[in-house]
Amino acid sequence: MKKVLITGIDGQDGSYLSEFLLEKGYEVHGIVRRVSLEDPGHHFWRIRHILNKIKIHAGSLESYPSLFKICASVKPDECYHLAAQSFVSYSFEDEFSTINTNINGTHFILSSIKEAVPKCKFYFAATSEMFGHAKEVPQNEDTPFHPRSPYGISKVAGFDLTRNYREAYGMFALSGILFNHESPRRGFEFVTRKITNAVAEIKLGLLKELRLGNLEAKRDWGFSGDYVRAMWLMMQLDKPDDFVIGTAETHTVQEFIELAFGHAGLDWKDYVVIDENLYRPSEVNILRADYSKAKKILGWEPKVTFQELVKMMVDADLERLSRGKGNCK
Ligand code: F7E
Repeated sequence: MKKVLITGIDGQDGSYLSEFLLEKGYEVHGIVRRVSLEDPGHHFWRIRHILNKIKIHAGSLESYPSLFKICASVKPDECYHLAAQSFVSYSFEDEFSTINTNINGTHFILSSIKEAVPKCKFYFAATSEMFGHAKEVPQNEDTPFHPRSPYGISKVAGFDLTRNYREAYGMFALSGILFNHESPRRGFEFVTRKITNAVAEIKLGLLKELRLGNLEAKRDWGFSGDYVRAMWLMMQLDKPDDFVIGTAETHTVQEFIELAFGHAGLDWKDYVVIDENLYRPSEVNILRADYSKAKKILGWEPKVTFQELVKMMVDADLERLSRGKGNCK
């Protein structure tokens, strides 16, 4: 039985990836922060239904020894490094902790794998935020990076570290350059979930207005469940390589809002208020993926459309709030 180690197993992608790998017969191990173990009801809402099928280890991205010990004891065949401070806005508020945690965390886990289980395949969660002020549209694996946030900068460093471990030490180490991917398990701070949760609250009479920042930004939004399949496909290659994963469609934040409110039978103009404080110091204006390499080599294509994604998220939030549940599934 193949063993997998996932950092950030309790996040959106970690939860979908765990389900996917359990189905494939993997023994699934995950690393979480000790504080999450102290309050599992709150932190593990995305993986509660599979907790009895996976093995959880307490570790910290800030502690090399904790990561090394887990790698040495689990001895995984595949490691997916998904954990990070991934909220772009917060990375402006606390540049130093984002940069420290994201860069050191990636470096520590790469080094732990190299020392403890050098044959283990390694996946790094890279991101379209690395393209930032993009030099071209759409973006592919050859598009130069121009990150526009401390988060984007930390991910470029993680990407470079991963490539260097591949080139210098011959490790099977690769990066998936994933564009925005969402689901009903998305964190509430990200714009899609903020919108769908607000739509459900407004529909149920629990909220009167939704404050948002820049509605003109364009993103390539896909479904997280589709994207974890791409991660796994990359890791099944004989030779490591980096891949762009997205839908090749771009939509403004406003288009997402229109669809989400419209699906609930509401007119967004009655509720959305622009709040300049929610604008970012430097914005990423337009992202659109050219995923033709993934299509050709991995045979991967997204299944869920933008319209289906918006509906799925609004319906899930309406259903959850109708059951009287708070910020969990
Ligand atoms: O913002 C605009 C905001 O925070 C999307 C992360 O998973 O995807 C995500 O990064 C857009 C931006 O995601 C609000 O200015 C307007 O233009 O949902 P977001 P993101 O920054 O694109 C990439 C691929 C990652 O790797 C990241 O980890 O929406 N926007 N008003 C707003 N955004 C938020 N969060 N809240 C607002 O009120």
